[in-house]
Amino acid sequence: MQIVVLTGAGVSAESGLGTFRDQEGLWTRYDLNVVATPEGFASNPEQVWEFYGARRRNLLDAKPNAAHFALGRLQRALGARLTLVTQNIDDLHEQGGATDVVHMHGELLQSLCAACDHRFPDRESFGPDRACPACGQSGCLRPDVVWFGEMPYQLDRIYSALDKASLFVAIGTSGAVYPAAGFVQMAMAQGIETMELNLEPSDNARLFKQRRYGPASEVIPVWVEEVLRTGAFGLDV
Ligand code: BV8
Repeated sequence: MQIVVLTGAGVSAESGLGTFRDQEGLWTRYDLNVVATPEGFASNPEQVWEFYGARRRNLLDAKPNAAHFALGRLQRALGARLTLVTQNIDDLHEQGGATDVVHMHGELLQSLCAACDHRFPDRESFGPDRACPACGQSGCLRPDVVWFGEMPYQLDRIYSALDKASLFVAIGTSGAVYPAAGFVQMAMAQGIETMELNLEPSDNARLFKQRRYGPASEVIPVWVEEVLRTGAFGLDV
């Protein structure tokens, strides 16, 4: 019995990190074309670094919430039977005890050198004029995140996990961004169990067989407890 869990910004909302499309969400305050596309970075890298630098500082003050800890507990119990995929670029799943998290949209606390492709942990809030620690070139550093129009990371691994899954669970995501928003259709095409755990119905809500609504810090621990206690979904843990 394999589970694929996909999380979005809603799982980190109660940790104080902004979501994107809620009221006051990031995309209501920033133009994603300016700060989250390669073209935006090419035309104004300082502005992009200002946007991600502020999110890095915010993340360094943030703490995981009960949903992150519950998913860490689920992963410790299930091991390789759980593939935890996140659209989030924060490290709160890891701080909540999860390991081997599939960050399909990259990681905020990593930077990437556009000249030599070197990736490295980076907590600095400023950017483009620093020299790359590997190739020494300056003016080429960008946050290691997947922007609109760029290929998400580890899609092969995600698609193969979905192929083997008997349960797909989407947590805290609006279902607005592809290809992540299309995973539920893939799960449906295989006829497997699908579940949405969200604050309110997402754009994709009608595609899920099971749906539960409420804040992630309440809904997720209850669901994880159920799965572990009752061996729901045939999970003989
Ligand atoms: C690509 C970067 C080529 C880092 C992000 C069809 C197929 C493929 C692509 C497309 C397609 N149609 C359109 C596209 C293009 C585009 C796209 O999807 N555009 C959208 C706007 C229509 N996709 C791309 O460009 C992707 N790449 O297409 O490559 C390709 C082609 C084919 C196949 C494969 C590849 C790249 C997309 C990645 C863009 N980068 N982030 C960063 O700055 O963070 S996207 C951004 O949106 C974040 O990663 C975010 O995680 C993601 C999704 O948002 P959510 O996480 O869902 O957040 P949101 O605010 O929307 O919703 C929050 C939810 O939480 C809400 O439902 C709310 O109710 C809930 N909530 C709130 N509080 C709580 C809560 N739930 C529980 N508890 C709470 N307390």
